[in-house]
Amino acid sequence: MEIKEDSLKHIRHQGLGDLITYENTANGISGRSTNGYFQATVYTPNIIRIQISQNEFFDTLSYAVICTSQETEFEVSENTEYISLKSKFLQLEIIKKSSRFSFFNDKGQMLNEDCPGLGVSFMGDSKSVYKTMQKGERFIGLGEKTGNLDRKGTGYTNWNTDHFAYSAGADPLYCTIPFYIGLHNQLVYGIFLDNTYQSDFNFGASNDRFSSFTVRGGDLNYYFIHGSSVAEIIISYTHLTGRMQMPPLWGLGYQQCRYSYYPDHEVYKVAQTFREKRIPADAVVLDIHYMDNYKIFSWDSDQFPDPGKMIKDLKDQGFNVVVMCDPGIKIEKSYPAYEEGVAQDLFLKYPDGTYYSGQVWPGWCHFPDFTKPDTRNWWGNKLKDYVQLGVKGYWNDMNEIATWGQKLPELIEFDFEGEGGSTKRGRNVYGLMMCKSTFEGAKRHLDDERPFNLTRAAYSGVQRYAAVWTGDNVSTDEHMLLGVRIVNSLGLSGVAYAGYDIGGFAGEPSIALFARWISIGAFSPFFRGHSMVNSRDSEPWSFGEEVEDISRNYINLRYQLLPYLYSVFYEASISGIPVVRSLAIDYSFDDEIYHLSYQNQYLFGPNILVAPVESYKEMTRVYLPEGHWYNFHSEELHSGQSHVYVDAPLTHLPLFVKAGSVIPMQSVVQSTQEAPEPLLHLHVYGGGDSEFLYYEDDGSSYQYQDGLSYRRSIIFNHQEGTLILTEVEGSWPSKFAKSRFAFMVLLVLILSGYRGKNTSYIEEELVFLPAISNFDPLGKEVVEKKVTVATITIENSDQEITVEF
Ligand code: MIG
Repeated sequence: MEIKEDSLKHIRHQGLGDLITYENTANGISGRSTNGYFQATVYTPNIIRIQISQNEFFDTLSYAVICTSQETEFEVSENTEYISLKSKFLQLEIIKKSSRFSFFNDKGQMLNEDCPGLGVSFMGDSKSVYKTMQKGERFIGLGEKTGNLDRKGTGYTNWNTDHFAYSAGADPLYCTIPFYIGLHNQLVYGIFLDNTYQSDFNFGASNDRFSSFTVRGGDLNYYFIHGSSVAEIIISYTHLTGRMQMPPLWGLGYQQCRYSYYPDHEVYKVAQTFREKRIPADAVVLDIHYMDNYKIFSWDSDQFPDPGKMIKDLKDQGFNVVVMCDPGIKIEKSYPAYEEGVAQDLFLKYPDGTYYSGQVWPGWCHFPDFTKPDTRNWWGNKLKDYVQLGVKGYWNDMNEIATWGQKLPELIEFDFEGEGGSTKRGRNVYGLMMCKSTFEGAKRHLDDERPFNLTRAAYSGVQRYAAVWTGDNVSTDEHMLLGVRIVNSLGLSGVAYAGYDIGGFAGEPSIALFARWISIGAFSPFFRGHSMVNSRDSEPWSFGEEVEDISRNYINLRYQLLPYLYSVFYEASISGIPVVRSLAIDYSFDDEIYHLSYQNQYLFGPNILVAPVESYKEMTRVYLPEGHWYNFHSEELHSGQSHVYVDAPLTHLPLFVKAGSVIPMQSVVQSTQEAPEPLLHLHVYGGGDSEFLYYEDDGSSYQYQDGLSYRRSIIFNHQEGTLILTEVEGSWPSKFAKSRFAFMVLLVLILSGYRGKNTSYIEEELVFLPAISNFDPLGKEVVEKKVTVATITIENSDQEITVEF
């Protein structure tokens, strides 16, 4: 029997085929091969975009990419074997035989190539690119994914999924960020596959030949990014997909959540307890029970008779309120959101024009089509009532879309700015577009005040609108470390502002686990405790007095570190370099950092190394990368590229500070609404050089975008023995009238002969984490860890300040 060629297409691989013809375009070339069309565009000197389609017309709409291709210099040349497209830093060769794409850097070193014999592959609706696996190649990134830092040997699927109590190896989860960084032979590159259909990545799972990516619809549309370091790749990726704007300062404080605090006096009690116990906190989060029958934009008037008053009272105590926002709109006559949605035609539909109904908390619901501009506007405007009550924080949940049954029909229609698309195209961006709508809506009504916005589901670019948390994790040590890894991975993938439920959402943590988790969480960009309905109390004071003390210590430390942390957030907002940095960013080719025992270690900002440890370990081995490192709790100095054994009691999470760094800190405050003492503490860890961009602004408005900020570099030069604070840029007056410099560690200073030049030092002992109370009279003696330092205090000034020693 003869089989028609056409039907063969669907049952086996078909390559792109040999190149037939090509022509120059404004920023690159476009061509035709036997089985498809392609376009290569020089997007920036560091980025070449590849589009491959079986049709003559390419997909155009992107919700992720916010910039168009720059006009930049490039050359096109050709010989019998290949066409070359060359920009300043990157060269693409398209081999004519079978249309294979290879990328080289400006030194002619091969970064990445389509795998000979496989290359581009079409199969039915799926399209894939197979890349040769390079010797020693590693893969990092891909956003919210379980697994190891180095993703080699693993495959992943992107299909936004509500996964309650996911296992530590589960995939997919809630977010789709189809961006990864490849590393081999001291070379790095990035690939961002901008396609919202289901996609699959294979980093050498079940094969020893290739890495690959596949889309289940739409074009192959990827950005190939060159850079000389992982950091440069992240900068380019966030140039394409955007960066976060500064969140409100209070968003960096501790947030207390639970499913759910109600009625209102329960909320008051939680807030009050923080104040009574002098544990700093900035927000209480209201989960679904604040609503009337889970109807968004409504309040349960029995449980919350006067939300405006409650929110104001809380504000007076230094608390902001964050409210849950679920997308499902209850189908109920005279419920305004439902009536308006129907009247204005704002919901997702079946192809026959009837509204799709799915079941979720409120019962049967319709779902706003956030890919439709009218819907986004409407939703944003609906937030006005919250804003008027004083709500400053929004929590976008269930936006995968989650429904009972978890099977959103495939044929639902999405507007896509009028272009149209089905669930297949729309599912992975629903969360992103809901966040856009919530963020922009809240911003509109908040009158120049920054909202806090949080989401569970996401697609690339979500950093422009919301922080991401890792959903329904579980109260285990394994999950605690997994959360750290996921947040680090989100950081590698453009999402600088992320966190996990401290204590675990599902299940109940042991006393030790909660203590450890909150101390690690103090070094997470987004810092929130949360737990499941019908589980034990999980506030910092709910696990006994010892854990209460430990929690207070670490939350205090977090608040003391705010000047440092806020500056680091600012850096993320202008460059995309994340707040928490997997060691793969600065130490990319140090094999040891990928070791399973050390892969969870990360830098909190540029200078503080955090080594997360399971709750049951009293001691651990830490790998210190290149450089010199101080144990944060003592004055001990270690040489890098070495392993050290350190004590890891629950009171002392292993923390190290890079020699040469300067860490700006402040006094403890109970919330960010309280002004710290007007004294900025600069802790100078001698023994290396550093430059740190110090940043302040009003912490709440967008005027920083017009220069109302305070920026200066803090430059430490070890050889010359100088510390320079450069002249202030910007028009915001600092909170700190004085600066106090504490030089760590006196011993090192004396050895280096610094002491001779400056005699105004006062010797002091510093304690970062006070000893917890000795509750058990028979227990071990509790020792406080002290650091001896030399301090001087000087008047702050906007002019350049030089301190010599
Ligand atoms: O069906 O709002 O991940 O943080 O507490 C569960 C209730 C819905 C899922 C979120 C969780 C939240 C919970 N939500």
